[in-house]
Amino acid sequence: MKTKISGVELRRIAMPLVTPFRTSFGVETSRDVLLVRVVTSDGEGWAECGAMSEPRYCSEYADGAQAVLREFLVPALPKDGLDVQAVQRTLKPFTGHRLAKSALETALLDARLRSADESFGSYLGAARDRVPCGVSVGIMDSVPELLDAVEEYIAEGYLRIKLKIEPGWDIEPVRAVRERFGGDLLLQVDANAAYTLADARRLAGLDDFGLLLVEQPLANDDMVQHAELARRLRTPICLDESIESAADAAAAISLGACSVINIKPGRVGGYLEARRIHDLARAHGVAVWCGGMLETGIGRAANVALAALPGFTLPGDTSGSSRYFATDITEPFVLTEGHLEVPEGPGTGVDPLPDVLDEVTVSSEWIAL
Ligand code: SMG
Ligand code: MG
Repeated sequence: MKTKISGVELRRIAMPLVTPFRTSFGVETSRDVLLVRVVTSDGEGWAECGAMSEPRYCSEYADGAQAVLREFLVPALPKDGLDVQAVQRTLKPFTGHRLAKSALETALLDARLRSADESFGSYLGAARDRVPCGVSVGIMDSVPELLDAVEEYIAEGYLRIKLKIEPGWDIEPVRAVRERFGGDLLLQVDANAAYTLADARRLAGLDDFGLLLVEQPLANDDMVQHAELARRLRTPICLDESIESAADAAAAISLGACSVINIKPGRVGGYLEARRIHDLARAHGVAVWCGGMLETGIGRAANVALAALPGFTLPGDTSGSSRYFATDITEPFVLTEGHLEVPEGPGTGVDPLPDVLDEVTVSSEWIAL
């Protein structure tokens, strides 16, 4: 019997953040999340779209992702057969929209794995049952405020600190964190594309602080410029926004544009493409780690499973639920000794809590197939 897809629910929820999160491109105070639920003859699957409410991190945004799912991606789905490869073939002719495609593919994969009683971790090839966690710390109004925030996260057990930077908030906060917490702290920075190659000398100033990496210093499409910058810095360059596919990863590695890759499944169009990047990077001795888009428990569960693959050798931005939300929409992810456990149940291994979900729901639409 072939599985039939009867329809897809697109649900928007509003999740206030416990603390504003400032990056070089803006401030988030609440997470506007698009959830995707597919209903099939074999059961349901859930996924979370990584798009933010505005197209600043990348060109996609939540309303746009919802529109492309409604108008094009969902109607194109094969009506019978829940074969993930077939779904990928159907979505391929539509250019871009990787965050939207990823959410749809992941919800379908979740449904399929649940009906096969297999976990995401087992399906993807997880090599361990827990993953080491870092935390991403936003730009603050003052250095003392930053030091207090970092101190609290270290006390909670986070094994690696990532500081968001931008021109004017780079050397000084990094120096202050190093001085206060010492040279052994695993420390890295993320510029979200805020610099240009003309800032190479300033960025080389970061070389004194023994950082694990500098993430996405230059613009998203500055692959060649990143390669040039890599020749001028001792600090390893990690790419985030620039890598939208395994082909991008291959180009970046062969150009020498990065020696580390932040893998976000949504950004690259799904978990299968994410695994391809992992395999490619591993074969080239390029370290990878799992990034984050301020996910609820739904998105976090699958990310934690991915982060358990053997090539994920650096702690990810896979923080505990309390880093983001007072109440998560699933059972919360809680750190133990700086680690999160990989869910073991079928599919993502987590379920939305109906009461919480209802409380945070802003809208819902049903697309019948
Ligand atoms: O999920 O903990 C998280 C956020 C991690 O810094 C983070 N994400 O560029 O890596 C990144 C940013 C993208 C989202 S910023 C609003
Ligand atoms: Mg980043």
